Amino acid sequence: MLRRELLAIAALSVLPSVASAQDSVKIGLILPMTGQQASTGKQIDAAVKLYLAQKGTTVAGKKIEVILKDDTSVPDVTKRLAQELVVNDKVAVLAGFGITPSAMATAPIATQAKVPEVVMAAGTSSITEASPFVVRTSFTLAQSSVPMAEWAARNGIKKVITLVSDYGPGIDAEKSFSDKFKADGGTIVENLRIPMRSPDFAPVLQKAADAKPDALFVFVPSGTGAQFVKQFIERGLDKSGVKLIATGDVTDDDQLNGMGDAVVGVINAHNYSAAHDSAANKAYVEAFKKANGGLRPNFMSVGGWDGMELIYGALKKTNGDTNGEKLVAAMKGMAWESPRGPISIDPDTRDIVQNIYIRKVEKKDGELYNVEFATIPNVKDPVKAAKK
Ligand code: VNL
Repeated sequence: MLRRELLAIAALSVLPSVASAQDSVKIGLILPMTGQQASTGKQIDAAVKLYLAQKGTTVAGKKIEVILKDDTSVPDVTKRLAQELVVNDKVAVLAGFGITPSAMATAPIATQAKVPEVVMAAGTSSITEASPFVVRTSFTLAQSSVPMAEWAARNGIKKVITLVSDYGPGIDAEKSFSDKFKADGGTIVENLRIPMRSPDFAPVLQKAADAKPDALFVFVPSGTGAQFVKQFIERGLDKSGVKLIATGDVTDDDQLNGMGDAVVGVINAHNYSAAHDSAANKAYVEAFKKANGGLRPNFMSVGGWDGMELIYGALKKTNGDTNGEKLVAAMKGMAWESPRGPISIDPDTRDIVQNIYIRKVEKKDGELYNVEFATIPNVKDPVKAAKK
């Protein structure tokens, strides 16, 4: 073959990939699309797709490409997928992370590769301290548990049993609720924990029924609330005079309608309700439902939506530069209006600052909703605030 021809072939095979590597920004989105946490993966994936459909796939002259991977919520799998996305696909950002162990397993890779890790779901306080490249758009459990404890102490609840999933976010919820409730004069009768995987609530619910506290404070991860409520009713606790109070993970919008009238009146604290009264949220809920066969968006979905807003905003600020340190620097201090209300990224901790709402489950037009009746504005993660 002539040298000229060889060069032409070489140019043909090399040029397109060089061009696309320069002009596209890849986001590696790792979510539990199957397994116990599949509802979280489904919600976030749907929000990311809606974001791309509404805002377009070009930012600062770069084409955005999202590569979705299913980690089945097994942290070893999350880690392997993160490694492959960084090494083979050369992603500029890692995002997603349905549960704390998955976010934690990825942190050393983010640090080593200097790639931002945008945590859209997991809620253990310490995740942001696991790498200087972690930035969170979800929530921490202390953000909702402290206001819940404050409300309980002020509203005639004196004795509480806590019941949490036995891993990072549950332990944060238990400690932050208990510390605040005791500081406000309340009594913690007992701290109960149940396994995160395949939980059986019967034994702990029996204990709660026997001890008859004024209230049972509960945290279980998104997707597990309906199973908990079913057993709460089966044990007759809904008619026992023991009030159910919770983080909004339990009265999850994704499952709330299926829980039945037994949850009407349940008071809980959280960062997002599909019933949040703002123009931005009404538009979000309507578009989300339309794109997903009527599925109601939950708090996980807004973590995904705002994670995309964070990545797009940072790329605009860096003018399309995908250097990880520059992207994280651009993310610090960003502020915008989310469907959940006003939010920002604390420049000191890279954690989210957001309103927490006290809500009551109510029936409206035949559907159950978490109706917000009090707002605690601009809540920083109380665990990190206490360390300062
Ligand atoms: C976590 C926290 C997961 C809260 C959740 O649902 C949740 C976590 C899957 O950090 O693992 O509602």
